[in-house]
Amino acid sequence: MNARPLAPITDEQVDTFWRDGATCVRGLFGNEWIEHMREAVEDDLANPGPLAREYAKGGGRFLGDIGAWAVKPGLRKFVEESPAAEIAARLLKSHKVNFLYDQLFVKEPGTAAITPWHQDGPYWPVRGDQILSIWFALDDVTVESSGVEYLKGSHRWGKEYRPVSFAGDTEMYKMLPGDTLPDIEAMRGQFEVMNWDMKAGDCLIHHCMTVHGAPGNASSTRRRRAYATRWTGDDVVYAPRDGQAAITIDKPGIEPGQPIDCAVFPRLWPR
Ligand SMILES: O=C(O)CCC(=O)C(=O)O
Repeated sequence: MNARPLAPITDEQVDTFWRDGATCVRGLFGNEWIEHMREAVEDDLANPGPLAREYAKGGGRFLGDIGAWAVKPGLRKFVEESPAAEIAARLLKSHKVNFLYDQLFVKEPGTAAITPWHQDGPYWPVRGDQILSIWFALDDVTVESSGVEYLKGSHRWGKEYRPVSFAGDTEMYKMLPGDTLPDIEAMRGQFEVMNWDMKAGDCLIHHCMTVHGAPGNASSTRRRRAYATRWTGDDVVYAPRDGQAAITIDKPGIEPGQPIDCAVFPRLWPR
């Protein structure tokens, strides 16, 4: 299976990521990785990891497994052996890359549950600018089948919003600082909203402060399986906050303010 990117990330893609806060990179992973990950995801759905959650309200199924790479060999293989770490290093313009954690997002056909608008950074126990996610589409996806949408340039608003619970639990992140994100849907016309029609193997790459969300999966036939991996670069330090939910099964055992190198957040680039 390919350990190197199928095609190099171009300077233009790097610039777009930093300017807009998100970009879609076509054909980043080939059939072998797509098939490998589809199998790994089915295994996870049949036997979810200890931090798995069901977010769905109403009909359908919206499952989000968190940190499962630590206990699932199929997911771990992707994290450790796929080109993802090298791709992250290139986009982050970083000499080294650590793996933060993984998150599986499956919205089955007819799942009404939206993914609420949010920024990722406030959920995570790290601080820094060189933090991104690679959202690997395992199915063809459009906005109708719950493609992720981004507010262009929102990573540079200089605002940190309090996390929201995907399951609608209003108590969950109460202790964390930050304003409540405004009602983006009501104000949608004021923003430049970015979304893409994607093929399996295409990836969304987004900065940790970019505001994003997704509608429900209105398709009656098409699944929407995606595997997000989160990567950090040179400037990132450990910065946990009271009230954050666990993103890893094991505790990292490092001190606040320190670089995050440890077994829980392994340095995976350079190899
Ligand atoms: O796939 C989704 O619905 C949410 C994705 C997301 O919020 C993320 O990867 O940060």
